[in-house]
Amino acid sequence: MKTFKSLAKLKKFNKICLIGHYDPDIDALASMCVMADLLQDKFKVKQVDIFADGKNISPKLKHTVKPRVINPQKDSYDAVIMMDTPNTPRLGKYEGLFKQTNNKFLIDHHQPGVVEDCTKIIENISSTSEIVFKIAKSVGYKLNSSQMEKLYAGIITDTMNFTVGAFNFQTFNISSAMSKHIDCVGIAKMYTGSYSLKNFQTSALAINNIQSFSNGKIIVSSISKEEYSQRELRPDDMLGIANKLSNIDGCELVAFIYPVEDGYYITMRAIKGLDVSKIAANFGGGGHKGAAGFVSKLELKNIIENVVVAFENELKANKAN
Ligand SMILES: [Mn+2]
Repeated sequence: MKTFKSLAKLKKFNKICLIGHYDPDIDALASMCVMADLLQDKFKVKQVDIFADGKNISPKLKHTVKPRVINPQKDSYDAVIMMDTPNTPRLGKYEGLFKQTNNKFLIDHHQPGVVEDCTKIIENISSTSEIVFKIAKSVGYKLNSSQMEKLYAGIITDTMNFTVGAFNFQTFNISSAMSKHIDCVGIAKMYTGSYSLKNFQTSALAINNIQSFSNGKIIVSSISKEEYSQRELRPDDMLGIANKLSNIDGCELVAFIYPVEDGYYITMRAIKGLDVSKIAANFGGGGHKGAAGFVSKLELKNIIENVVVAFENELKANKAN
């Protein structure tokens, strides 16, 4: 079993903050909440605060963080842990807080970004929630059922119920261990099986806007800034749409593009061993082979052109292998 020895240093600090990525997803929030509990209960850290930038945290996600408070009064901290992203710009308005804190840690499951002077816990697995489960086990911290619910929700949302991402036999073992204490079906229904009416309507719009290339191997859909504002859409209305698109028969590469504060977010999926993480990295983003993304400030039309070219190259490269 991994020992995560480098985390023992955290015991000597009185005040620690955890910062997740912009528009935190369930994995980011769940892993931060449970990590915060562990730091307070097991490592006896006096104060642990959680920060995550982003305008809209959906009610579903708020349930995940209860009773933890996000974004308390800004303060200075003895140590900071960046969670669920390896790239400091993804911390949004809390990037400065990360940079100004002396003792830096990173707990993440994505391709490593460039962070200097930082103690890194990086594993290429399903989710940050899975790493936090392993940390808890290694330090003898007994998780309660509410903490397990959060971590399980993090695992199933990041893997879309064990169908995408870097999960392995350990992910199933951990899930199996947790299944004795929690309602796995109920959690799956709540976090991956039910969507708001607005989300369904947004899916309909995304389906309407599908463009296909390379004989249907490439699927691209987008929502323009005009459509986004006319319909008063929110980030969580976009949840699950890229995965739905990747269920189209015969498609191998998928991109779903939608507006964010500083441009457009391009979330990509790759099927059959293709790799979108390299494409994301080329455009300054990150992720896994099967699911990755990046932000672009270009016009929508140009983004689509660039993505299609990158996808065609990935198809060609794969054929050549
Ligand atoms: Mn994650």
